This record gives sequence, structure tokens and C-alpha cells, in this order.
Amino acid sequence: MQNTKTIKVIGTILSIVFLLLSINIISMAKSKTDVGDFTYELLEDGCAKITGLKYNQHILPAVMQVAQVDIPTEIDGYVVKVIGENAFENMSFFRLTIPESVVTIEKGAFCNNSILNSINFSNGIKRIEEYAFIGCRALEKIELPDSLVELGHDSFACTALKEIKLTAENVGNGAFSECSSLEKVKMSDDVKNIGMCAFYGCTSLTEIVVGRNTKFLGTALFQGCVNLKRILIPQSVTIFEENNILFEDVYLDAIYGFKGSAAENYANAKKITFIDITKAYSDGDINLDGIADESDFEYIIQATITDGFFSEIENAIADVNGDGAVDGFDVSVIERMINRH
Ligand SMILES: [Ca+2]
Ligand SMILES: [Ca+2]
Repeated sequence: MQNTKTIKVIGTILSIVFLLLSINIISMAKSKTDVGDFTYELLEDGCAKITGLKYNQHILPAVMQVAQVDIPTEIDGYVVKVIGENAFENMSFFRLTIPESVVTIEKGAFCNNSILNSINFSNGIKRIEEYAFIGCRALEKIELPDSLVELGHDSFACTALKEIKLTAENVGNGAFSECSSLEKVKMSDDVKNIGMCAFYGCTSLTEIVVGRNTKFLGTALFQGCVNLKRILIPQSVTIFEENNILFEDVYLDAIYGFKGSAAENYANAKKITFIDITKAYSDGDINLDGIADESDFEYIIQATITDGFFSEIENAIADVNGDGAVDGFDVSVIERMINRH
């Protein structure tokens, strides 16, 4: 009897202790990081490299994990310039903000965060190294800053990205490989080189316009893009690797390009239909029916008043003044061209 009473009392005490502990644990959970939460080391130039969080996020229960990581601009008076290798590897948080002071995100820094769905990159980042965001399977949308120069290999592989605007000069091997939700890729004029397998296995891609200043397309770039039907390759592309298998396991309907370009030679060699778009820019034949006339004018007017009338490739062809948009300026250029005839 006495024993049963003692056990009951101990049980009650334990419950109270556990309850107090739980309350304490929950109150320790916070929505955002503070500057004091980060570990760092000093770089030779006197700036700081963030190396992770002070508390071990890996062993914390979900309620205690921080929901948003805000990389600070300064830590203990040192400017934060680098996010270190594997600093936040396998951690789980929803949102990430990176300030302008950060220039480099090192290898694997945020890899395998399965819930990360929002990243705010400031315009300052120059390098995103290999595997930096690989396996971030909830990541559907990002805006890469114009400052970006290098995108490392496999940096965004195996993510849920649906569309991407590429701003880096060099896009590493496999950078977007196995991004099976990726439907749209816009390439800025900054994109020069795209490494091998960069879009390997992007099964949702249906068409793509290669950047106007892109020179190099790596081997097996679109391997396994089984739904890719059309591609526009500009004159700037001059390097096709020897035995290039750019479109292995791809069933292209056509390559669009300019007369006498490397793209035309490639299409001919591989027996892929080549559609010459030279006359769109020289004469205004943007509907590619062989003559520049009133119908091209009506066609572009229709596109400027109907959202989604043109696909990415048709947009690129109709953007005759090359400013990246199809609008009134192109209409007046085309009007002048067809009136010349
Ligand atoms: Ca025409
Ligand atoms: Ca335009």
C-alpha cells in the first residue's frame, strides 16, 4: 500500500517535471535565427565565414528547430563573406535569407534540406559552389542574383524547381540534373558556358532557348529530357564537343537556328529537322512561312495582346530588337521591315 502511494507520488512528480521541461523546450523553439546562433571562423582578409549553428539542429525535435535562417551581414564586427562547406548540411528549415555581404556559398552548404522552400539571395553572391543546394526537394522557386558568376556542379540537382532564370556566366556540370519539375529555363545574356549534363533528366522541359551569348554547350546536356521537343540555338554557340551527344534519349522535333551556324551543321549531322530563323531578323518573317508580309505584323500584334500566345521559342524569334521582351518596339521594327518589301 505504502509502496503504491510512493510510486504514485514519484509518478506525479515526474509528470510535473516532464511538463515543465516540455514547456521549457517549446519556449526555446524560435522562428528565426539571431546573430548569436551562428558559429564562424575568420578568413585571411579579416572577414567571417559562417560555419553553422551553435546548437545541434540535427538532434533537436522538430518543435525546437528554427524555421528561418537569416545569415547576418556582420558577426562580432566581422563582415560575413562566406558560408562554409556543409555549414547547414542536412538541416531542416523553411526559409533562408542571404545578405549582400555574402560572396561565396561553399560546397554542400545547404544540401539535403528537405523542407527549404524559400531563399532570398541578395545581389552580391558571385559563387555558388558544387552540391550547395542538392537534394532540397521542396525548393520550387528561386531568383538567382545578377551578380552570380559561377554556379557549381550539381548545385541545384534533385530539387523541385519549376522555373529558373540563369544569370551565371558558367553553369556547372549537372547543375540542374534530375530536376524533374523544371518546365522553364530562361537564360540571360550573361550565360557563356553550360557544363555537361546540366539539365540531365529534366523530364518536364519541352522547349528551351539557349542564351544569346552562350558559347559552349557541354556533352549530354539534355540527356534523358524525354519531353524536350524544340530548342533554339543562337549563332554564338560555336563549340560542340567532339562526338557530342547533346540530345541522347531526346526525341527532338526541331532545332531552330541561323543559317551557316554550328547548330545547323549539328542538326544536319544528326539528321534533326533544322528550322532557319535568319529571315525573322533580316526581313521580319517571324512566323517563318518564308515571306515577310502583313501576316507577320498581324501575328506579332496578336501576341502582344494575348498572354501566352507565344511559346519561349516564338518569343525569342519575335524579339527582333533583342531586348528580351516582345512589345511595341518589335512591332515597329517588323512594320518597317515588311514595308521595305
Ligand atoms: Ca511570314
Ligand atoms: Ca523586343
